[in-house]
Amino acid sequence: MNELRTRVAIVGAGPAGLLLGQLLTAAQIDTVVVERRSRTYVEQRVRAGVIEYGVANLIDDAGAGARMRAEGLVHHGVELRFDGSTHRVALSELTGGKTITVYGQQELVKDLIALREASGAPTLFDTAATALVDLNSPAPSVEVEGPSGALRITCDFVAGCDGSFGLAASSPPPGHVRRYERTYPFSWLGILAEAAPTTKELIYARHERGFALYSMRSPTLSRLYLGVSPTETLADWSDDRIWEELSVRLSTDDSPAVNVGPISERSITSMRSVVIEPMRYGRLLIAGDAAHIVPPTGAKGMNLALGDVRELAAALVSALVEGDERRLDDYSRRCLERVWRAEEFSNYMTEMLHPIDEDEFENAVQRTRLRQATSSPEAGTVFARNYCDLNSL
Ligand code: RFL
Ligand code: PHB
Repeated sequence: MNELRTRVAIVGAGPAGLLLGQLLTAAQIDTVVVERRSRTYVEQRVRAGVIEYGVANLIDDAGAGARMRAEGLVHHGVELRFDGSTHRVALSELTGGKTITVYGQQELVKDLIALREASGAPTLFDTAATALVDLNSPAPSVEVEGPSGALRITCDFVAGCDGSFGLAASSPPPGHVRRYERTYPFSWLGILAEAAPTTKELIYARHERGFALYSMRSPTLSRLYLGVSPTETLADWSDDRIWEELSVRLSTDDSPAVNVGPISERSITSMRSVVIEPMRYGRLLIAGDAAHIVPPTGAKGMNLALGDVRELAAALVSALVEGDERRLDDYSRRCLERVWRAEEFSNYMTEMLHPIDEDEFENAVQRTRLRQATSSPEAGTVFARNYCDLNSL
């Protein structure tokens, strides 16, 4: 087997792995990123869109924010639509001026890959990690399989940024990791459509026929979601049915209809909450979706992943540059406190916005929560802080 030596081996070129690489490169720490998919695949994978206020600043501080600042859409509020009317939560007014930035995850991924390429730091695409070994020794390694065969990457630390179905979370031996999990009784059907959004701000709608979300990527691209049954597949949803359902769930008497256009991307995602504790095993540090999943209703997944990496990069710099491992020893505890807040908020958003058939009690509670979030200044402030900037509070 061929051998390679680096200081930090990063598994996964999603937002977490790539931002970690960028922050460590800035601190002159050598890294190798391995990614089982192709560069084109990761640059085109349509996912998250909302970047929190403090996370946008983190991206800037890492030197990766130029295009996000130029092309991202800055929003000062968000709309909650229920019982036939729309209520705006004035995010900026309630948070002392904070905003969210709507910028596609795959655009951030492209920006980070371009920076990494320019720095000369290696990224091995089409290369899957097959085993993480000697994780309790001072020289752990990652075994990988790529276009030029098998390779062993020996390092000081392994960063497991390999997403929800990766190797990192399953590498600690049984008994070392506790897993918390909840599956929700609905999925999201998401589309990207070549249609100008009819709204300037995101709309989260709770309609008696189900959840809907109006989001966007640019003045000419809409991103829309429908809550659907977990047993449904894309084959059940013709274009006409998708548009009809979006229009019913998102319309009110005083709001313009949804603009229709060609659908360029579509997928169905199940809704889960997962947390693994701790986010470390020996010299393996786990970050992002590899360590936790939130349902997308709170727009927290990518923000949480980047929040982990802010913590992990600082801890690795202390350990590798100053020889001080105390921050690394505290990495999991510090992250999990924030992770559970994001889990709670995502669970609250999800359970407030997805009606449950024939459960009148649950539905009355959901509508009460929505009325509170939109009519009580205290509840509105908590909502706005969590929505805008949970990972930096
Ligand atoms: P990723 O992005 O999944 O990246 C992990 C990478 O690891 C690779 N990999 C491996 N590489 C080498 N060897 C192996 N053995 C490997 N196994 C896996 C994978 O190919 C992949 O490239 O995880 P990361 O970096 O932690 O980033 C997390 C985010 O991607 C995720 O949390 C968000 O997309 C979640 N999310 C949202 N987050 C937000 O903050 N705001 C949003 O508005 C938002 N909307 C969403 C979302 C996720 C969605 N879906 C599709 C799940 C909307 C949706 C519909
Ligand atoms: C998106 O724009 O893709 C998006 C926005 C808000 C969410 C989830 C996804 O809660």
